[in-house]
Amino acid sequence: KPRLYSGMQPSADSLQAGNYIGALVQWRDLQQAYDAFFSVVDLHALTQPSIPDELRAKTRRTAAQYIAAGIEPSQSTLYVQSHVAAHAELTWILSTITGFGEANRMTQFKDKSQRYGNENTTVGLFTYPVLMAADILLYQTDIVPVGEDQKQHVELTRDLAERFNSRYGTAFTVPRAVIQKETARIYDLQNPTSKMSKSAESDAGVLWLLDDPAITKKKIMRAVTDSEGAVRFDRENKPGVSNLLVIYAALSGRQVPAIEDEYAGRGYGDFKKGLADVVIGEFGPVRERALALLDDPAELDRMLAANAARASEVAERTLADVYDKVGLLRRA
Ligand code: AQP
Repeated sequence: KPRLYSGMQPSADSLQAGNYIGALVQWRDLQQAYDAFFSVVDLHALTQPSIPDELRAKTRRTAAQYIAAGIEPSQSTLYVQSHVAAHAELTWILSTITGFGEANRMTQFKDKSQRYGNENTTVGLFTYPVLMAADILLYQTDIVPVGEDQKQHVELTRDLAERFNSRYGTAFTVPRAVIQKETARIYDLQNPTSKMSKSAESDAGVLWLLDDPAITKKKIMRAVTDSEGAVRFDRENKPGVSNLLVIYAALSGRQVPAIEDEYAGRGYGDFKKGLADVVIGEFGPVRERALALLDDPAELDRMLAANAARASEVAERTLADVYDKVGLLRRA
């Protein structure tokens, strides 16, 4: 089977609807056809300020949500990035073939460093894409399903793989990004022109996977719409309603026009109630499974350890080959 690699940062207690619709649902569907590696990228999460005990809790919670959403740890390799030492080690090697100017062109760094300010903009944030390249290349990955925002990082990964292969001999599969359609992008309910994000300033417009259903309903009922009163998809003029339609369609498996027809001539109140039912119907069972898994952290940790061992085996092979090719002296 071809290899697939993807991951998410444990940067909040819960994943949000965008992570679920834009990533987890695809992962779940792809895991049959691919030899899939899904990582909770805790080393990446260290590039934002975090509290140690909270990071640990968020890492477990993120893993539990992967499983609750349908990632099968017996079928896919679901592990915590820091459990596989090769990620940090390969990052160093790749950083020695990454141009400073090349890294400096990454738009996510520009955006995030602006947001974080001088004090929190670290060298780690700058080398984030090199760590991401190491994540992907360690597993001889064929495809990387990511959002549009990560496309530039996968391009860099490809460049680094090709550069290494031609300079030192072939050690890496050159991966390909599989970009989700624009329709899979979910926006903030209060601010429907910015993407829904774990690190939004206010969570009033963020639908958390682990939210209590009553809260989910409240957030949907208060979502920003417009004064037209018609349930109609028009991203430019009706970003709020269009976003709600996209969420409705994604979680119900129905097409947008069919939903528009159903709510033709009815108000936003009805439409939002219908949407709340759909969201709660989908997130409710996921939430319950995740909370049940978190009730037994020892069992969750055992599963993560077993999966990390599987990941290490593949990663160590690539790393040993890389060390050899660049001329590091083999340990006797
Ligand atoms: N709003 C979104 N719509 C569709 N897909 C989304 N993803 C994130 N937000 C949306 C996808 O989820 C995966 C998780 O990526 P991540 O944890 O590395 O963080 P991110 O992409 O930066 O997402 P967040 O939630 O906004 O996290 P923070 O706040 O920590 O930076 C990716 O596949 C992404 O495309």
